[in-house]
Amino acid sequence: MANNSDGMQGTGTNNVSVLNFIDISSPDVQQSVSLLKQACLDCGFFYVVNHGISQEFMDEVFAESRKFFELPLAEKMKFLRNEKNRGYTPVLDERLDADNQVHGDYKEGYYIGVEVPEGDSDADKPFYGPNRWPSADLLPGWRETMEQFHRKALEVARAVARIIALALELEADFFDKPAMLGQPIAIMRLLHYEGRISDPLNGIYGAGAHSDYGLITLLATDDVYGLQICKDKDAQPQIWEYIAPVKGAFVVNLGDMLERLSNCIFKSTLHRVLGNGQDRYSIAFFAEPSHDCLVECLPTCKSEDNPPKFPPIKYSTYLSQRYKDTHTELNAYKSYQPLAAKKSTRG
Ligand SMILES: O=C(O)CCC(=O)C(=O)O
Repeated sequence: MANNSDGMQGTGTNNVSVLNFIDISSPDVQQSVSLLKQACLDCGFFYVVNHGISQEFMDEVFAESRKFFELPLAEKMKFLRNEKNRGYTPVLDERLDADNQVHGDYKEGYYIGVEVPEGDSDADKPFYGPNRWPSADLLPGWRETMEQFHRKALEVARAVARIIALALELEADFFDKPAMLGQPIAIMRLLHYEGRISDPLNGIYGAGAHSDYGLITLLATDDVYGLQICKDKDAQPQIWEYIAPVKGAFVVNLGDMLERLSNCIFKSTLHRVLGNGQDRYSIAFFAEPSHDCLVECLPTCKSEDNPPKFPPIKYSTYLSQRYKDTHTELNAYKSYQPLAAKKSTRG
């Protein structure tokens, strides 16, 4: 496991979680299933290695992400997220843990989803639509790099989901069907945490405590510590452990839909990000079911003695509510509209 002392600067702790490594290129599928199952039962977090995305390409995606966040705020605001949740989210836009945060997260982000052109029959669905792209004049090659990452990350997510299906005693291709990851809501989010030091006792966080909403999240980070997990959200006091950044690996965690599908056998674990005074960059890829997917307890996870703990729910209903609960109303940005009108976007 990587232990980068520079990256740990300011964390004030050696409390680092030990996670399983899943090699998704390994021919020993049974071993991968067993390691993954253990991780999903224990904490819902694991590393995925040998995923086929080269370090060189990952470095390029991070470099492009940094180029966007280094633009002046007025320029970034031209790409403010729209009602389809595509585009730029400024610092404080999102508040993930309203009970414990005095205001929003000290991070800025950029949402990119599946590109669905205006006029397409799917474009009226809440999380489908065209992306917002900086023009090629402003950031040459940016769109192409991000689209390539989106495609590759979705393939990795599908490969991980095949191992999850086996761990749940389902057919390996269970998550490949259109309702699941065949035609998914798949959202990548570039993230930048400014160098502000978090102060949990006073409600200041890089990202407030939350669990993710979908099936799985792939997370790539730079080498700066910040991500923490809490294995038992009901423990008092809660115990938070750092997740070490590991070069070349994705940190993967399970989302709420896997917890619901598996009737809480698998966990969607609480996590948060603490700023330690250093700039930090990460990229989250949220692999989520299709809009119309009815998420209900799997046959392999219920019995007479263990009935479903959640009612079925349509995924886009769940997701829309979670975004509404956590993001600033777009109206609050009205004063930026004149800038947005002068935007230089394609699509
Ligand atoms: O940046 C990170 O390390 C975590 C991001 C995260 O938890 C999220 O975007 O849901």
